[in-house]
Amino acid sequence: MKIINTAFLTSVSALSGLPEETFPEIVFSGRSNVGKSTLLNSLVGVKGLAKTSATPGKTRLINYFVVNHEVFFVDLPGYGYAAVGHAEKAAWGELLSSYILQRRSIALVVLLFDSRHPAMQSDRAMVEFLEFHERPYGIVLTKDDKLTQKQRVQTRRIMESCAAKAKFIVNYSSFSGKGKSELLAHFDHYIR
Ligand SMILES: Nc1nc2c(ncn2[C@@H]2O[C@H](COP(=O)(O)OP(=O)(O)O)[C@@H](O)[C@H]2O)c(=O)[nH]1
Ligand SMILES: [Mg+2]
Repeated sequence: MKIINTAFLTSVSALSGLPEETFPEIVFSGRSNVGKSTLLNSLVGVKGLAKTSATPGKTRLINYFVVNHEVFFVDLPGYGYAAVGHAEKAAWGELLSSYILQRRSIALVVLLFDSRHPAMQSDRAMVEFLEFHERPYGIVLTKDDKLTQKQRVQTRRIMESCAAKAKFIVNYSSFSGKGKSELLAHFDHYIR
């Protein structure tokens, strides 16, 4: 897809306030600080649309963006941030899993993993959850600009073994734009 138009729709903090399922959704999920907000801004080409935060773990909202008047991009709260307590982590996990199970209009879940630390425990748990519930998902390996070629090959090998049902694995750098057109091309299969 080519992104022509993006508008912020709304932020919600609880499953009770979700917007109507007007459009198919592409949902973005990943650990706090993985580079999700930066990726969303780079994808849609609007700096500052999704807020990048200096304080990881502070984004607890589900943010909706309407893209091309035909699809929602949904920014889910980051998971796995070390500095929050167990109870809070459990509450976020609950919100994430309930959202993914309940929301019928989800067309694709995009899991963002940090290229340098792929398949951490909470990432593997997300993959298992999505595979168990047979939800279509793809993987974006963020911050590719920080990798050596050797690390890149290793990371890909790890991902291919632990995320067997991923529809795609894309190496991405929000700084260089690497992976952007590849990722947008994958989205075409899920929005119509
Ligand atoms: N080197 C590099 N750093 C990135 C990239 N994308 C994001 N970052 C940095 O990673 C940090 C977290 O980014 P942010 O988008 O706020 O992460 P979020 O918590 O997942 O939304 C920031 O310091 C970004 O500048 C990237 O493609 N390459
Ligand atoms: Mg963010």
